[in-house]
Amino acid sequence: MHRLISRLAINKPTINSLMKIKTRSQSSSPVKTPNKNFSSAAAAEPFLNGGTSNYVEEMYNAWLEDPKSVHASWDAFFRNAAAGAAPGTAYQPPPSLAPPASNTLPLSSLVPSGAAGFPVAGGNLTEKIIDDHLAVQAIIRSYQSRGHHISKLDPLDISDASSSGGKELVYRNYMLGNFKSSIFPFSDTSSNLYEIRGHNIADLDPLGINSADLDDSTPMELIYKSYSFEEHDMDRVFKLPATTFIGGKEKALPLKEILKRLEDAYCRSIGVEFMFINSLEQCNWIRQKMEPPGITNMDAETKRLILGRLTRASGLEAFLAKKWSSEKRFGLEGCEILIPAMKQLIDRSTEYGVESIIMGMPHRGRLNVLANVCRKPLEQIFSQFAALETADEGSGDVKYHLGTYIERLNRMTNKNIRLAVVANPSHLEAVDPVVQGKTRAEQFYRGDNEGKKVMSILLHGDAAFCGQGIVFETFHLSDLPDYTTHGTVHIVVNNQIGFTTDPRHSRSSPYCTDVARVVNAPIFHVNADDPEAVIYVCNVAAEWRATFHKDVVIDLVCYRRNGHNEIDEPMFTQPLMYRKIKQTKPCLDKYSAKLITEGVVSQEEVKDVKEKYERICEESYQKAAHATQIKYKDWLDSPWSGFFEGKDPLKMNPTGIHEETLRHIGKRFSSPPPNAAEFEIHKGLERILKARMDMVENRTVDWALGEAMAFGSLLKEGIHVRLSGQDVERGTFSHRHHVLHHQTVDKAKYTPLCNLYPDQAPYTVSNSSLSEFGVLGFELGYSMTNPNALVCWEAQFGDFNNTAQCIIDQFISSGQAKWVRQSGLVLLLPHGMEGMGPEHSSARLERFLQMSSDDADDVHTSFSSNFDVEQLHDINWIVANCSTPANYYHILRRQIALPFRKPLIIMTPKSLLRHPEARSSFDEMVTGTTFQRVIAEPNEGRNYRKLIFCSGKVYYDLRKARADRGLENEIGIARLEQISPFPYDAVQAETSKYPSAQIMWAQEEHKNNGAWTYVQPRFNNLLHGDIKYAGRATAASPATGSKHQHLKEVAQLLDDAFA
Ligand SMILES: Cc1ncc(C[n+]2csc(CCOP(=O)(O)OP(=O)(O)O)c2C)c(N)n1
Ligand SMILES: [Mg+2]
Repeated sequence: MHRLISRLAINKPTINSLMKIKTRSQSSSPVKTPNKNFSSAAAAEPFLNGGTSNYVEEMYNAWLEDPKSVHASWDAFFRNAAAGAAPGTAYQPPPSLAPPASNTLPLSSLVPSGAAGFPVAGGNLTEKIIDDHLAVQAIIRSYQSRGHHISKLDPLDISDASSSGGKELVYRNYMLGNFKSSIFPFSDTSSNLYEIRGHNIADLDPLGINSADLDDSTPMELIYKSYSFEEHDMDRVFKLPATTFIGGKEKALPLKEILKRLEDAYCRSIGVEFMFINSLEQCNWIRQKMEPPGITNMDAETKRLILGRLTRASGLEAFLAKKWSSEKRFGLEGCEILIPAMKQLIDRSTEYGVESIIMGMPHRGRLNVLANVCRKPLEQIFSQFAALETADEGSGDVKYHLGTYIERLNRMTNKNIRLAVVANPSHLEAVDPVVQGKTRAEQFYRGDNEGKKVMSILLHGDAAFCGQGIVFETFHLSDLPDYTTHGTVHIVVNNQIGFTTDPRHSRSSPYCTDVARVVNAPIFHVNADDPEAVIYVCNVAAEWRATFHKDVVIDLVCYRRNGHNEIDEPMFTQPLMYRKIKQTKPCLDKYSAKLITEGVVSQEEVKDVKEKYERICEESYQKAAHATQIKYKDWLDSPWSGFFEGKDPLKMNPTGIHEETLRHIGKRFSSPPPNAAEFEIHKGLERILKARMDMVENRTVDWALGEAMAFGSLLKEGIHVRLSGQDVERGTFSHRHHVLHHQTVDKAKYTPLCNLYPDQAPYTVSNSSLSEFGVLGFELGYSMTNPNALVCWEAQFGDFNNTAQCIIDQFISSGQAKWVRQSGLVLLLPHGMEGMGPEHSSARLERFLQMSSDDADDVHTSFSSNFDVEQLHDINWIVANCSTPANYYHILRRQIALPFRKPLIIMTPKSLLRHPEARSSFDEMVTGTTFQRVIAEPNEGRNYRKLIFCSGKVYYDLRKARADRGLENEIGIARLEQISPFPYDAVQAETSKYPSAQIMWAQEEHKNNGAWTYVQPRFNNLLHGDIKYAGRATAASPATGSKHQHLKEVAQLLDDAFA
């Protein structure tokens, strides 16, 4: 606390006030303003003084030349001065976001009038009075920062801090003696009030099962123990500091009233954590939303609206429970307020201009959100409960994972709104970065650079929010230039349990929301059984997001009325909690009773609204009973309107392009910035650009140039390209250099691929945060939004992709099958055994191949003319390991040339980036050329005794070893560039050239890794043969850490291949 206080104290004097002090002390030094024509006396302007005169002069001269060249405030000042403003009035301070000027009150009004025990010396200011005021300020600060500890958040009243423990935090240390005040309904007067102790957690939780939401540090109020109040101090009037708004229009209040208002603001059903935020402006903003008396009051109309929405939320769960009592639905009972909360958030956000909201959420209450927030037709939801046949392809998913997309009129604001709930797997929180990527993409395509039109809402469970690391990783994307979505509203359905686990066993942080503190998001804990408090918090959250475009968290402290799902027995594990839950009336009952008592609604109205909704459900139920099929397409979260229509699903556009285009892109890519004389680039880069230019002149490309040709040509065709990943701008291997940095000017950068053509599509290349899970998820979401974009994620080394395994398994490999949603995302995974040890060698090619959905026994022997596209159409993803820049270029372009979208997993090279032989000629890239799934042995017609198939970089090692051994006439080498789907036709065409050759597969990976286990049955089934293997033996670790061992293994592999 003392640290916080001193921090705020430093923040307090604004620049202006500092200048004022300076002006006073230096007012004898007049500002030298020769030949100035402004008439304002310098000394009268609070910010002018001797120390600033040179600066002012510079500003003035600059302003004379060009008024726009100076800051708007100077412009206004000089204008006013020139217009003859009266002394002291030329300067007009901008509207202040800082706290209002401190209150001015006659000191005499604050001096106590001789109450017993007070050292009041003739009404003079005494040390005691100053100390007491400081103590009051500290109390106010304590409430602001710690009031949430004692707010009444838990509807079950089992996990809050006990009143005594919490109270102690905020004011008790200032109170002298054992007094009881009528304003504190839960005052504990029994303890020694000087005793400052940490919190006895067991005391705080009546059931002893939950860790109370308190930290256990020693309260810093200790240092104020000498500032103590007696009961009779309660009526003393204290001046309010500028850091509080509890006074409304009043500048001073009796202590009793101060405490009461602080209690109202911070210790009722809302507990807000915000004092850790580093911005004084933002802290004040929240104080203004929490403190003014009566600020949370609601009118009758709003209350009726809340009641109506709460009725539908509760009604749906009751209806589902009635009709399908033994079906899992992960009901919302205990947190039905989520629905009115989300609706309020959406209404408010639309008022602020938001037109599209993308949501991610877990299982809890999902059906209710779809029905009552998104207004998905109830019959579609109900028919998911029947075991109906499906109308479209794919294996589908359980009903509480499916997505939806709906465009509708928001009746509250009369504006159209698009709502999408992104489909998600069971893996909790994994959808978070996907939602953010999708949101970012939508903002990008709409040109919504500040996130005013598109926003995301993420829902979380309490256990998942604090337990899953991806939450943290996603938070860290929230403020990065190429990843920000300009503020996400997070809602935690904090039912104080995760499946069967209590919070004290599932987290080490005081609150489940503490993870959000890392990004300075304000956190509103709110008792979910106080609907009006919840709705108020939603209003504030929406406004926060619209004002600051930063994340905010709403923690709905609630309970789970049933077990984890409807067929679970919670009494096995939480008997006391569930006894309490059974005694707790549903929120709807409590709120209807409250509104009836207040006279806002009548008993009959409550009944009517309930019955009306039941009728709606019943009608939809009847309709659903007639349904004969489920359409997965009804559950699509990212429709690509117009993309598939009118397209031949098997027709692929060509990928070769005009030589002139290659030349143009090549030259632009190899040129220094246009203002090269001023833009100083690194000398090494000059050489690299020159070498690139030479290659272009010679009609050749290396890996980086081939990639640039693919990106550039797509950009020319209006396809947005985005490349994201760790250090991708330069490239981990320093080969790419897409962003050129001025060597002496900070942040001066030039990106050649953004400057190819005046009408090209935008190119984004961005170094990402160091999170594979988060960033890959984000790029997947980005790729889902628009099919006409090439979105690439590059792993630093392919080895690290496994920290994003969940995105790969749950979304990329299976997304289309589960959710009929396509993605053309490209994964670039540097891969290859180069003696760099176990974690810099293998992208785990075998895993991707093992997850490919083609059947090794489904062998094709006759091939249609578009067999290649058919195969691509049917498979879940494409796995490739290209060996030439031209083929890399073609396969990237093919992603867009296809009439559908498939994820592409490419093993990319490391040493080949600079290998003199790993170059391609323009001849392999121009019009008429295509991606080669198999690159044949070029020396056709020889009578080879052996034909080796391989993939990727090892080809160059094999070719050299063959030459070294003089075996060019005996052994052919062919390359499998697209491994999956397995190009049966192209492999057959190659093998049929050498009917007597033995077929061998050579790979550098260990035998249980790499492509071997995937290709072996396919070769054998196609050729009715027994393909031989040359390569490393099986191993537990993907590569040795010993250079010596590595070289030995390479030699062995080459020997085996050419034996
Ligand atoms: C990554 C992951 N691990 C484990 C599970 C299994 N699981 C499903 S729900 C659940 C508890 C979630 O608790 P919470 O986040 O509080 O949500 P609640 O069910 O209480 O709404 C668990 C452990 C899962 N779905 N995903
Ligand atoms: Mg929970």
